[in-house]
Parts: sequence; structure tokens; C-alpha cells
Amino acid sequence: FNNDPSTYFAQSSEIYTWMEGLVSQNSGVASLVSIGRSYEGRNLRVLRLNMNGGSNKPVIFIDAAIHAREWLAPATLNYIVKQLINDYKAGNSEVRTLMNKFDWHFMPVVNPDGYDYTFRSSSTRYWRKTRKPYRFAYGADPNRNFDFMFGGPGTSNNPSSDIYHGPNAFSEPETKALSDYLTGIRNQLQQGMYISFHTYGQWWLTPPGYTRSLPSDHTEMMRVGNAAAAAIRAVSGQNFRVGQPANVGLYEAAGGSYDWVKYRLGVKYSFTPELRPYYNGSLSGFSPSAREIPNSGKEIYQAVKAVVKEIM
Ligand code: 0X9
Ligand code: ZN
Repeated sequence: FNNDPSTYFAQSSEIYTWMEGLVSQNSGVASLVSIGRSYEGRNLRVLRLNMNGGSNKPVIFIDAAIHAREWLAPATLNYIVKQLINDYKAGNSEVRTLMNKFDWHFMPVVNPDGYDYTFRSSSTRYWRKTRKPYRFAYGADPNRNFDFMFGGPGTSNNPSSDIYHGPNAFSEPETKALSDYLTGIRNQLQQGMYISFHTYGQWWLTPPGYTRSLPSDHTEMMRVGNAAAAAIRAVSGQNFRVGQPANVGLYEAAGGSYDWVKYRLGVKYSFTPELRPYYNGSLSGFSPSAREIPNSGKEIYQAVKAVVKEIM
């Protein structure tokens, strides 16, 4: 295809159009669900792949673009969708096993208002939050807006802050819709995994993110996270640090999606990879060349398969 959002940075409507095409070429196995609308009325959509028709299989749920400016995250997600379908059709036995055992749900753009806004001009390119107005400012940080440790460490009550948590948990229609959807598939998710793609810095972050204190299952989280890092290293030689954000050079941050999924929904395996490039202290890490999409796609595809194999 020449309109393939795993090869360039596409706005939300182009990604949805591409996914509609995948559904029509793969009817019976791929479907597109609308889970609500953003503040500005954009569709919030989830692509589901259910390869052998079984119901109530465990679910692997992957989302991206909770943060608007992190363009490599939805592109990497799209790359993985395409590879899974291609490898399944080609009869790849590893992929057949992983896709027959699990249903795979992909939400490429959690925050389409913010994401599309970053395409408008160079002055909006680094927007992070939603676009809902708050008095003198716009937007809450969706990754501070979930209902677990809401308002805790690493959040702000100032609407002009990039880490504004919002007036209350799930004040944003986007996080509300995502949390309702995940609640609806809770039982399947508890047997599977939640992965939320962010950029950038090259970390495979383990939960919980709101504190540096180690959880009781820290060893198991590290075991699975280390499998991701090893897979990435084998593909590209890139280093991904593994651990809780505040223990591996990032920071504590409360109200994030992966903590809510783990500690409110009871989903044991919940991760936040921070994709390429490696952190070098500059905002340019949010605007990689489109040539990075296949590089990121290849390493993260292997990482996702590796972590899913670890929990089978
Ligand atoms: O601050 C964030 O939400 C994430 N980093 S980013 O540069 N993509 O903004 C880190 C999220 C993981 N940590 C927590 N949820 N605590
Ligand atoms: Zn982010």
C-alpha cells in the first residue's frame, strides 16, 4: 500500500482508514470497535484480532499516543499489527501459537485530539496533553488522570502544567472511555497483558510507577521485562533499561494507565515501554525520522512476542 501508517507518521483519521482496510481484507478475524469519542468528537477506536474465532480468550491489549507528541508510538503499534497479520498468514508457527492463544486488541491513538493537534504546526508539535479547556489553559495529562493514586507524586494541580492531573480522575473522555473498555474485558485481561507504548528514552518500565518502593512481585516483573530487553538487544543491539521508572533514571508519577490496570483491574502483567531514541536530554527525541519506524517496529515486535511467551 502507499497509504500505510507503519511507514510514515499519520494522523488519527488516516490510521483508522488503514485499519478499516485491514478489517475488510481480513474479515472474520479483524474487527474495529468504537469505544467512545474524544472531547473534540474524534472516534476512539480499538482494532481486535481474533484469529481462530474462540471467545473469552486472554487478551493482549496494546495502546499508544496517550501522549500527543510521541509519534513513534502509534507508528510502532501499526508496524506490529501489520507484522502479526503478515506472519500469521505466512504460517509462522510462533505467531500462529501466540495469536491462537490470545486475542490481541490495539488502540493506536488514545488521545486523538492532542495527537492530531501536534500535526498542525511547529508550535503545536510538542503538545502532550488532551485538548479539553480548563479555565486559562488546555488539557490534562492522560497519564496522570487514571483513578489510582490520583493526584499523587509527579502530578500537578495547575492546569497549565504538562503534568496536570485534571480536576478529577477520568475527567477526560479519552481516559474514561479506555478505562471503561478495559473494565469490560477485565477477566480476559487478567489472563493476558496490558502494554502502553510511550516515547522516549529506551526503557521497559515495570509497575508500579507511582513509587520507587519495590512491589512484592518485583522479581517476576523484572524477569518478564528482561526478556523484552534481551529480545531488543538481539535484534538491534539497543539497550533498554528495565525497572520501575524512579529506580532506572526516570521519576515517580501517579495516576498512570499501567498502574491503574494493574492495581485496580488486577492485571498482573502491565508495562510501559518508552521507545527510541535513547534519552539524551533533548526534546528532539519526540521527532525521530520516519526511517526509525521499521527500526523501532522490528525490535519492539520481537520484545512483545518475547514477553507474551514468558506468560504463556
Ligand atoms: O511521564 C509519563 O507519563 C511517562 N513518560 S513520558 O516521557 N512518555 O511522558 C512515564 C510513565 C510511566 N510511569 C508512570 N506511570 N509512573
Ligand atoms: Zn508518554
